Amino acid sequence: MRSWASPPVSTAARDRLGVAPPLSLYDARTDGLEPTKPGGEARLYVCGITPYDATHLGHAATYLAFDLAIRAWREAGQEVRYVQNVTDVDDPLLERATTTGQDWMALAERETEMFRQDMAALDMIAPDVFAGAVESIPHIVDLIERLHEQGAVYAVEGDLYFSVKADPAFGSVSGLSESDMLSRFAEHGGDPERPGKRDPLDCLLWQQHRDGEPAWETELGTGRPGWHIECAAIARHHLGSGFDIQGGGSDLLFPHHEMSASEAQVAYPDDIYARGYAHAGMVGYQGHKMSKSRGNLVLVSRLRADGVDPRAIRLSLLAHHYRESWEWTDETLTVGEKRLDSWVDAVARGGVDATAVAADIRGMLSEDLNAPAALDAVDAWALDDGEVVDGSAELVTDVVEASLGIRLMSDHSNGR
Ligand code: 5CA
Ligand code: ZN
Repeated sequence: MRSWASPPVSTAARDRLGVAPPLSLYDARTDGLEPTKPGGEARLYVCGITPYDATHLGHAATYLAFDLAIRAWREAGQEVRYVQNVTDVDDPLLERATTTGQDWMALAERETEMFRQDMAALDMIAPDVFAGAVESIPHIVDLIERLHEQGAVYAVEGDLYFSVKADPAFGSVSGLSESDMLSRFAEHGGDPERPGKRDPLDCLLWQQHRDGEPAWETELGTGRPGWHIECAAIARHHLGSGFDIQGGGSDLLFPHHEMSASEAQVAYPDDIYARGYAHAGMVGYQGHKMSKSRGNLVLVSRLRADGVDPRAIRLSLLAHHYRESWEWTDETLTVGEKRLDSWVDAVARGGVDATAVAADIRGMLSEDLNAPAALDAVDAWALDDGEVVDGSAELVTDVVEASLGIRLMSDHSNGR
């Protein structure tokens, strides 16, 4: 489907300072900081929205983490291929459409469009491929057929399941115990108790048509795809094997990323699926994880409609390390707004020599995207009332734009 227009990303900092250090990211599988492969093209898959009630600040924080990674790769001299999906058919979307009396497709289209506008306003680099589940059904069917050839598929009352026992490495992405897997599976859309399953953790690949639900006629019968296979199929099709990072929020580590990885691994036994798994922490609000199902949302579109500068929203989110889980409050936004004013003023005034600060910021981001440290470094430069050095404001502007995605000089008005 259509993506959104990417913001311009200046290469002035890279031209002036040379390439930044290669990016290292914390990997869920090894539980440690891992260098991403330097040189050449970096390939990234990030799990996209299920389009109802988008875009809340939790979504924005997760996509911002991966936007920073793309910027860090580019600063390190790498090209990036970026794929993101849209789960435009799934249980929660269909349930919302039914309870509110809307057409599910119209709901998905409207929320996806809102998401595009929010992402563009927040200066998020757009994916090269923005793929819906519905348009990807042929790739999903192909992958399920491959799994079938590997003997990893069975039917329960017409629904097709993936047998996790077909993957000897099942569990290695999350490293969770069997009992933790079972409880998380039940919490995140799984059906451990369904009679007829061979293993409680086996997950749905293809759901046979049910009355009142959308369905597609395919070689697998008439029905619709399960969730995990959607991402495995889209990622494999558009990125090939051995792509660098599978990303998303930490709520997706298990079962979603474990299952997708397992399915892809069994379907293509000789290939690696993702080399690394990176997760953003959860943003909370009013004491709970911000979530569509709970309804405790702060929407990006609401803040924009209230006249908040999207750059201040971005700075508010950047004040928290991407792996941290934290709680949004009104104060979070006030701090972001003040910081934006302070930076814009400092750049207009000119500042002290910025050569060291510029190098520091790029170094901080290359090491597990330490945006809070980078913000502190810019704050210190902005507050330093020492002798003004020609060109330092331009250098700070270039680095802040390239690495943090905050445009300090051009004219910014709300609702871009
Ligand atoms: N469509 C699936 C992924 S394939 C999905 O999880 N959709 S979602 O709309 O629920 O979430 C979209 C993305 O935002 C996911 O990467 C998810 O991990 C992330 N996310 C959801 N809620 C939060 C939150 N409160 N804080 C941070 N990230 C969140
Ligand atoms: Zn996904």
